[in-house]
Amino acid sequence: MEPLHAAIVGVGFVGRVHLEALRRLGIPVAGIAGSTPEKGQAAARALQVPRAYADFAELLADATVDVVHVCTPNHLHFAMASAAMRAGKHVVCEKPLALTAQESRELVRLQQETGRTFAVCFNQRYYPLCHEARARLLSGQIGQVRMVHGQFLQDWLFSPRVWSWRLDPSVGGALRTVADIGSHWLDLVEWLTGLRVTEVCADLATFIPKRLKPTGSAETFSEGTPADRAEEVSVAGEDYAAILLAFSNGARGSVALSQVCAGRKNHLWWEVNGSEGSIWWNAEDPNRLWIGRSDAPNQVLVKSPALMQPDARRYAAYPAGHAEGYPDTFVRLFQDVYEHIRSGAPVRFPTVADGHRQMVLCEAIGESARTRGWVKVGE
Ligand code: SOE
Repeated sequence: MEPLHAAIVGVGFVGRVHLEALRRLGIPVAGIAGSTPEKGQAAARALQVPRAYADFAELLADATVDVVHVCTPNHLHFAMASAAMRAGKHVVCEKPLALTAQESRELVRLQQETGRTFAVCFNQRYYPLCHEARARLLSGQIGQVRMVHGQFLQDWLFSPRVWSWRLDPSVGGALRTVADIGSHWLDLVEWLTGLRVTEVCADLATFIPKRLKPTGSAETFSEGTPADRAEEVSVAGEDYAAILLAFSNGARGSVALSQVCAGRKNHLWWEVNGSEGSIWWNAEDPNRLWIGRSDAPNQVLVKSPALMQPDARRYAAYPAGHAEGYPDTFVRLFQDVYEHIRSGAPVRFPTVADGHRQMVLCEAIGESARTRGWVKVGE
């Protein structure tokens, strides 16, 4: 059987992460498209990809392409994912899914209409011990969930000299930190617990109101811009979010989000406290899972397939103690997606509906911050 072929649009930081993961799975990448033909050609040469498309239309016209990976800035997700489905392609789209819930709702409708597979890259689910934690939580080992809390803190935007397209609301969306990393945390905890956030109460703040915007482009996680090649601009997006959460079973929670916390690199921490115990995990130390007890010593599970729950074990690809991390999460996610497309395996991956769910949550958070009160989360 002819293997499925992928193509990637967007050749920045995460586009290259997708390329590596696809190559590790042996999935042929037919070509890539950059923001300009020249950037696409340069990336194809540097990454040894057989073809650089002149533009996205040329990518969609390539009949050998079965799956399009959308790795562009957020404002392009809706148009590109829509066009890809209409062209008969399956879609793997980076998060956040779109700029608004109206756009993401239309993507859900279009996916149902076209029947194409549509995955969204909430890759944080795919750390082996997040699957382990979910299996334990859903089997009741932690008991009735009472509290779900944590944070997602980074410092790559700490310097006012660092720029990213995420800082421009016309490109990144009305909410920056909440949509970029809050969507990961909220998707993860709803998936882990099987609960839904029903109400939110949010406080947002901007601590760095002016930044240096380079006259050229800037990649995610890039270094600061020299002042002589930049202009000072005002930015309004939130550097900070603190959100109170009410869950569908009556549990309560909270999350702190920021990308200007010096020393926090990719500090996604979640903790669930239940009626039988607690469980917590940190993306900066992803091969350890903590189980808290009040009637016995706490436990630390070092990632070990033999000790993992059966449903989780398939996501530990390496032996006990052989660390699995960020790049591996994309490999495992894409494995689920391509197995589904190729052989009709169950949908185990985050879908367009999960992506839309996070857009709805973002909009409730934005409304709560504006009205300074609790807001019910819609559909
Ligand atoms: C920047 O905050 C970023 O690259 C996010 O966009 C990713 O989704 C996250 O996984 C790592 O940090």
